[in-house]
Amino acid sequence: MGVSMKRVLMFGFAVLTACAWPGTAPAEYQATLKLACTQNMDHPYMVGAKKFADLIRERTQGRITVKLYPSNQLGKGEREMTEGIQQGAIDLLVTSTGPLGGFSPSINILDFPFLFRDFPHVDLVLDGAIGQRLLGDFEKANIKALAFWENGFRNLTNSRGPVRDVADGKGLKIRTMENKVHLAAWKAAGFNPTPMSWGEVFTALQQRVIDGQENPIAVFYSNKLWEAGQKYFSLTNHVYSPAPFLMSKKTFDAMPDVDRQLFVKTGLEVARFQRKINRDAEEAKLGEIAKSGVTVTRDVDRESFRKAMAPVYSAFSAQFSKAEIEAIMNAK
Ligand code: EAX
Repeated sequence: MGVSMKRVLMFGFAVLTACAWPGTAPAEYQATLKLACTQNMDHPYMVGAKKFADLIRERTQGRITVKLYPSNQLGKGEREMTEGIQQGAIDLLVTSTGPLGGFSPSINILDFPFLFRDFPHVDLVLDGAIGQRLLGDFEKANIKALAFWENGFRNLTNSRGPVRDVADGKGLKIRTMENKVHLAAWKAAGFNPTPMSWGEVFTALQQRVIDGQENPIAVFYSNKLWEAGQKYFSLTNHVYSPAPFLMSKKTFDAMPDVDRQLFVKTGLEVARFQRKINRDAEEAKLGEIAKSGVTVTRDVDRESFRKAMAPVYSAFSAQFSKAEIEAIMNAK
């Protein structure tokens, strides 16, 4: 076989391989990606995001840069930014599960009140088979879910007065996320809930359009909600709020395989880091919140909330079976 024929065949083989193997050769792939969220740079979401960006830059020798867009810069709320992920306008997003049921319905199973006992229970379930299945389900919505980062256990706050027992909060007009399970839980508990995207909450609180809201300690602290008149903080821990770390499937699929693996590995690694910094800082932040003139009610009668919200489980039993719920609740 002549030299030129060999060259032709080798060139042919190279072209074939490149076509067959989607994405650009690793060494050549370069990108500047946008990572967004609703929270400020001092919030654990963004502390985790900075760590992720630094690790990706280091591990790709600067080929991939992740630029950070905190504080709703790329959308007024998590629903809008998740749509941006689907369209490929945003590459990465740290978001609560708030509006995600509209994209991947199975994720709503994590939104039931008093489903998780504590943080070790959370890690067991989210880092286990159930968590992995829920992350995998996002592919159907053209979204790559890399890992579960953390928002935290949510607590009720308001401008009207201390809430220790569920009856103390009857009729309170509170903001919830755009989440059908949360809405139903607060309605069952006798509150007057209204869904709203995060970007509108501070003003609505300030103008007393709503009396209260519910969020983890880090969100309350990072957004200084006492400056919007939220003077009463009840440690209800009524629901655990995970924060899926989402990626545009378009961006993910366009990367060489070695970078895809790196994003999944680093996303999981930072999940552990991010949860730890969130949990370790809660007590100190609660102390700062109290120093800012907020009445913190620690001895909340959680059982009164659990009982009052319990009807929400049967309300969604057509979508989430008893067995599925118990598989999470009883995980040990
Ligand atoms: O994800 O909307 C909310 O209350 C969320 O907890 C917040 O945006 C952080």
